[in-house]
Amino acid sequence: MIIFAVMESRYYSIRMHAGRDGNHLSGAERLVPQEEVETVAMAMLQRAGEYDPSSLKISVDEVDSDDIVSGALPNLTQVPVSDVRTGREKAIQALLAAGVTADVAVSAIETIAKGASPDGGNMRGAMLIDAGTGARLEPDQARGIRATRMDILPELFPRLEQELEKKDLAHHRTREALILAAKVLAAPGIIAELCWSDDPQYTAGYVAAPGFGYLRIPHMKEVGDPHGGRAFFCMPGFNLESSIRFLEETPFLADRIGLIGDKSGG
Ligand code: WAQ
Ligand code: MG
Repeated sequence: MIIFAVMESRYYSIRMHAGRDGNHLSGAERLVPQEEVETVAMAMLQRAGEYDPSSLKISVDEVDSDDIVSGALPNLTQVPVSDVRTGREKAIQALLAAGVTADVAVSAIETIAKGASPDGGNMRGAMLIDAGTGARLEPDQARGIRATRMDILPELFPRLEQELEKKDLAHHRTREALILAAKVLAAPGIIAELCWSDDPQYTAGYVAAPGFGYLRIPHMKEVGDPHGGRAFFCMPGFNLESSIRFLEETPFLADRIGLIGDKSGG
């Protein structure tokens, strides 16, 4: 058998976790072809260093290229609000539009706001919430469900950065959240996602759903508030296992960029 030198690129999942005294400081997650592993790992090392961690882990795992699922990035729409109360109201309206029951939407926001982990802190991953009953379905309420192994095709990366920059959205958090949301929306049984950052200085969050894409809400909490989190809302009665397996294990590459709307809500 003749094997040609033209090989499909191998893909690697690269994960970084930096902490101090057992507390999480910074994390990152990429899925890149072999030739980018070194550059991306170096960039993560550099980023983690800015947090002065006492412990820093970078792991590189090959993924099976045949397993990679692709899909589009959701369109990003900026919701023009100027305070937290209005921001959270908009988030609730969006969740309702996505099919989440009103009480469940309100309670998800309250839970993230007070710290969704049983110890009152932030979870490491996301809550998995039944959109009809509000039941929390994640097996571990401190860890939650972790969406991992997702990225955008390397050739689309520069254009995505440009498009985001044009709309003053150059922060890496926005790009990363958009890619994470793309994978979450592609997961079987998931109808919506709610998120805001746990960084006390970063007040923005979003609601994402297949119907309206990624609604970016600049004020989901006050500056200085250390709480943040995520909720993945699922259809009642769906197959929990397949959804969790997709979110945590299946490699996902976005192969299309959506529209990035401007500040007036376009
Ligand atoms: N999978 C599931 N949940 C996660 C993951 C993950 N891979 N990473 C973080 N979380 C959960 C966890 O509870 C964190 O406390 C919470 O989400 C927030 O994480 O358009 O930066 O990394 O600019 O602080 C929103 C972007 C920023 C708004 C999100 O999240 C925008 C952000 P953070
Ligand atoms: Mg964080």
